[in-house]
Amino acid sequence: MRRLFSRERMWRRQRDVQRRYDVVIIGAGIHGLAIAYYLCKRGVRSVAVLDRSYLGSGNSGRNTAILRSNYRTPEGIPFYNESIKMWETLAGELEYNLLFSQQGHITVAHSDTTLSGLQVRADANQVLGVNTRLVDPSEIKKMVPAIYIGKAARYPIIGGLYHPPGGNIRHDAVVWGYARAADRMGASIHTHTEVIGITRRNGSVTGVRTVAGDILAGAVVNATSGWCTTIAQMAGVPLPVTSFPLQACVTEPLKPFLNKVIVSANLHVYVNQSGRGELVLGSEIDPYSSYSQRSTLPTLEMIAGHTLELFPSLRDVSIMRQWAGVCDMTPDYSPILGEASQLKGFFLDVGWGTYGFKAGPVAGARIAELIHTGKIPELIRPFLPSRFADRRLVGEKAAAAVST
Ligand code: PYC
Repeated sequence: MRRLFSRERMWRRQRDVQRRYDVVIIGAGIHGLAIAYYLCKRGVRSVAVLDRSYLGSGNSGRNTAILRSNYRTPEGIPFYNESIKMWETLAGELEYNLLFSQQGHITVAHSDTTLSGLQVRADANQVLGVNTRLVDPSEIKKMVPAIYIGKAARYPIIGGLYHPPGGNIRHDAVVWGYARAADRMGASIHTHTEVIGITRRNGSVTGVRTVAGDILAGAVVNATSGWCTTIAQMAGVPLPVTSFPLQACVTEPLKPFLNKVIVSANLHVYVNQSGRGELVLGSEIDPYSSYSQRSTLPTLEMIAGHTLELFPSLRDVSIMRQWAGVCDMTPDYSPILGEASQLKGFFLDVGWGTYGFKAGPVAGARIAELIHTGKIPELIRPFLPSRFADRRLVGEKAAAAVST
């Protein structure tokens, strides 16, 4: 009898780690797996992806899966916009249902100052060809009937930034889709294989030390999040990164009623309904540096209270789960992408703060291009590690969901 469901494994169970690969990637989240996938597509197939835990166990499984490119800087807008274009075709390319929904993204404003910040973003987006515009409260209400726009709110909504290409996706599926595709092209994925050292000689990387033995490599990529400084320190590469938790939670599943991602810049909360019906709610980063992946009651109260100011009809809905991811914040709210100036062959795809998931495709493709060709792709040039020493910071003020 023909089986309705394939029992084929999504990716091969790797037993022994080889002693040599052309490229070793540390971190089996969206960034590490995307780099492996795009390297394989370019014909570089001696690639290992290592992770100390299970696939997508870091921020790839902890983010709120919001996609958008409505940034503020001339460096950030084209970069994230390229990612949006890649998201649009990714499910077909990976032959995997990613529950991609380009439903639109609205950042609501409750103050004049916020609204003028959003106007700057709308203008910058339009100049660079990104579909973003200001909308008034009645237009918001038409698109999102459940939102409260009345004057009785503590902070009434006075307008918003509407970004039709934004949306959401199933983050686990993205990780699995990239892993399966990279594995099929020959990449080796080794979970539960912690890196404990980086080996180097005469200013060049030579490989990694792991709990499963030493591995030689021509190139090593740090594609970790939360612990990017720990890995970089092993290579003698200091990073200007401080890590903070960011908490999120999910409600019980509801009938579909919200088909826009809603962000309040002033209330520091964002809400979207996943393809599975759950509301995914998130907050800004915690106000203290920590590596905790645990959740706290004050943050839950804050998220719930502010969500109810936007959607009072949700008052009887239960929260099912709450968690935190660890965000590696840089001084200019922009990632660090490229080869480390201190160590040849050691590549960085780190410093992703609160904005890493949505950039997985573009960062993966461009870092793979850099490793393969040795040439710096223009889209990542503004984010090179050398910008801190060169004092050329980017200053992406629209990096967080909740920024203006
Ligand atoms: O940048 O859209 C965003 C975002 C959402 C949650 C955290 N960051």
